[in-house]
Amino acid sequence: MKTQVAIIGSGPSGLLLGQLLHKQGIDNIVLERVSPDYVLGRIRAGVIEQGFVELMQEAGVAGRMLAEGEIHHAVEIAVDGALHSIELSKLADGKVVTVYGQTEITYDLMDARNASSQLSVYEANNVTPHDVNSNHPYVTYEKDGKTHRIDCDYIAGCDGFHGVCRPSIPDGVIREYERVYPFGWLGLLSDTPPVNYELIYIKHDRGFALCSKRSATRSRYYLQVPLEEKVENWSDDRFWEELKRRLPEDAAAKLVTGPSLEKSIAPLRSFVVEPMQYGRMFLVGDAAHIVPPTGAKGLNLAASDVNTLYRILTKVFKENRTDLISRYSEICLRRVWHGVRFSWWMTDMLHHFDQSSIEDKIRDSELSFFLASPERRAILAEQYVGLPYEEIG
Ligand code: RFL
Ligand code: PHB
Repeated sequence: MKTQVAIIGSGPSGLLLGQLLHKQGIDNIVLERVSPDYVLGRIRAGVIEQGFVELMQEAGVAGRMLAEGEIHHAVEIAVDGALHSIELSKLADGKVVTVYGQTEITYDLMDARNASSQLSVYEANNVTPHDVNSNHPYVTYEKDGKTHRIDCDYIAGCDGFHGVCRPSIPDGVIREYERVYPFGWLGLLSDTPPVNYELIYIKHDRGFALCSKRSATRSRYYLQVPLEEKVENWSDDRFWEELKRRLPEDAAAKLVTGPSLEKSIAPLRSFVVEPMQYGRMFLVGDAAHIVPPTGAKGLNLAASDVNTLYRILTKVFKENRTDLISRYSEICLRRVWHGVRFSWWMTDMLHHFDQSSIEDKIRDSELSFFLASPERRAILAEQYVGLPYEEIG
């Protein structure tokens, strides 16, 4: 088989890139290790920046997101039982965020792909990129007992943190930067009305908690737990009891509990690889960088990588601007590092690491400093709604 762009991974990065390229008449094939249902079963992000919404519109797949997504003009931060509102639209030039689940985005993108002429191969085993540092890269994979080969012009590594593309790059070409946090987030999804319209990020002596949602009837809550904690130790009752203890009193009184639809623990990590490309292979989204979820930036950074790669490839194929190829990584990384710093900062300020340490006292002080005036809250708001995408010249 032959295609212009072989896309490895059918998460939001791979599917959105495929759809945007298809809209420009650029042929692509998506290869995915697991089944569509498995991809849709992962419960992940929920807070979407305006730039991402606009990219979904450009891809022609934003209909349901615009109709069903909730617009949020603020987020709340609770400290010592008191709520502090970060008025996003007031402090950040009218910008807002949209609450719409990653599962729904993936579903909408799969739907659009099924309606298009573009090929997706699910349950493709042993996907391997070859000769990426030559002018004739190709990808092989196994399916139904046969090995298949796709010749292509470029490869997009949209295969997440545990994918094959990044490890296929020879030692010495890329450098990895990493911080692993000493705690994780235990998440619970339930069909219960959310405790509050706006999201609430809670700093508490017992550990961080987050009240989020997917819709007016579906809630998503998180608790900071030790890294070694096991999800089997957390009955739904235990989860709800612990959440109530961390919530401000008013919210705890209003909390509606119910059976969990999903419960899982996610470790927290900051990770960046430099550069995000090798020859004709580009790393996109979680394949190149991971942030702790505290700033809601992971999926949004993936979308801005897609924006950059899609615009570069469009100019390459349509205007022969091959000079832009070598600029992908540098353009992405400027925005990525801002997102990594913001997520690190939010994680640091809002979690307890070691309550008897001077560092935790400094973290408390930093949070109270940044909540104390509109000018300081605006620094948080500007980054939460998302920094602008860079123009591709
Ligand atoms: P994904 O979603 O991991 O998709 C990668 C795809 O590649 C496939 N794959 C392979 N395919 C073929 N061959 C191989 N060898 C392969 N290896 C892997 C995988 O099966 C998968 O389908 O990466 P992508 O597309 O870059 O998307 C990134 C986002 O998923 C991620 O950044 C966000 O979910 C992070 N995140 C959040 N981001 C936000 O912007 N806002 C949020 O509110 C937010 N909340 C979260 C989050 C992530 C969380 N977890 C569990 C990590 C909350 C949580 C709890
Ligand atoms: C979520 O709804 O899953 C979510 C929201 C905000 C975050 C992280 C996760 O910062």
